[in-house]
Amino acid sequence: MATAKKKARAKPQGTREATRAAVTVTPATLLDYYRQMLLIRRFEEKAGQMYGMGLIGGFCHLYIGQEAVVTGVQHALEPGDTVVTGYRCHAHMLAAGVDPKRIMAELAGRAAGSSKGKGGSMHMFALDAGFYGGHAIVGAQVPLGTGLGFAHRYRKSDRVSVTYFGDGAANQGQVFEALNMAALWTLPTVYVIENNQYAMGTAVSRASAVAELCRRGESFGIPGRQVDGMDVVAVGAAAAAAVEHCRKGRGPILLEMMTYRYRGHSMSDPAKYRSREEVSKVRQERDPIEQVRERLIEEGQTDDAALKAIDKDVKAVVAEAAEFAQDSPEPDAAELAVGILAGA
Ligand SMILES: Cc1ncc(C[n+]2csc(CCOP(=O)(O)OP(=O)(O)O)c2C)c(N)n1
Ligand SMILES: [Mg+2]
Repeated sequence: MATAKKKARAKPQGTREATRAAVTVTPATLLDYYRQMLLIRRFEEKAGQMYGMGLIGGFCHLYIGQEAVVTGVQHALEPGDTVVTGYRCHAHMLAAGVDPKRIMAELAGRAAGSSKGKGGSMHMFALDAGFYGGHAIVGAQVPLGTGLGFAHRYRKSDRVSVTYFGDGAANQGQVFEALNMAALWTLPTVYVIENNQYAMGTAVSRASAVAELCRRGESFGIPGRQVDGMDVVAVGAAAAAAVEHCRKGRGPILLEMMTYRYRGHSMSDPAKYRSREEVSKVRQERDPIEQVRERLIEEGQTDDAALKAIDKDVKAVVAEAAEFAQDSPEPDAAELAVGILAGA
């Protein structure tokens, strides 16, 4: 058993690259990253508070800790590219440029929400921003993202489809069917595995025979790279290369982002599967926002006062979103079944 585990964990040949190596990034990009990640964090903190106050119902999965992944990947995208993900989706909406008011209103089940208050935390959509959801069934977004890649190719566009999924989702059967088709048809699909180490309370090592999820596409000939998902600069660089690979018609590519979630799986999580020390160690040593803050200060690109001003600004945006959500009316009862079934 021990030998089998050891073998499965051996470093893959040629798939793990040093992404932390010097990647050039402009001060403007670093500041953009900082602001975007901070917006996600403050938004999620506010969503957590509102949930506690009973202003948000149903399920709610926060993205705190994982901010660098969506921020870096989105930076590599252009208008017309499409994104699809699972239920941990508020950050993906924010990164796609959706108004935080529409997202918070959706969380609170209000008519002004992006899904008219009928989708909630797990079913958010903003097709105008290229965001195709928000899906609650683990792994189900992967065939959808593959289909979006097919649509881009069918229309002879050079747009790219990005599909995010978790380490747990990576074990779902439909993922493999989708990967096979994407490779067979050379689809422009970037698969981003957000490996936050746990699927609810199950660690990757307890659920996956091979821990290096970047190798998931190997049997279909899909190249994979493992990336430090807490380092937004590394994420941005890896994503830019992957998107370029797709735009050039080279077919699908897979990125495994090594990340970590600070909060519980959802708002109800007994947290018995990991220690507090484990969480605080990551927060102290690898926090994605702190890393960028330090880099900005060290490189003399900004000072504490300028960063505090960004923080203040971001907090105001989030406070406004929360106020807007609470002031918005609930959907009209007559709207209940509209848009729920095709043609309705
Ligand atoms: C098909 C299916 N099986 C089980 C569930 C229950 N479930 C919800 S989230 C989850 C864990 C998924 O973990 P992962 O893919 O690592 O994503 P993360 O929550 O870590 O972002 C499970 C098992 C579900 N929603 N859908
Ligand atoms: Mg996970």
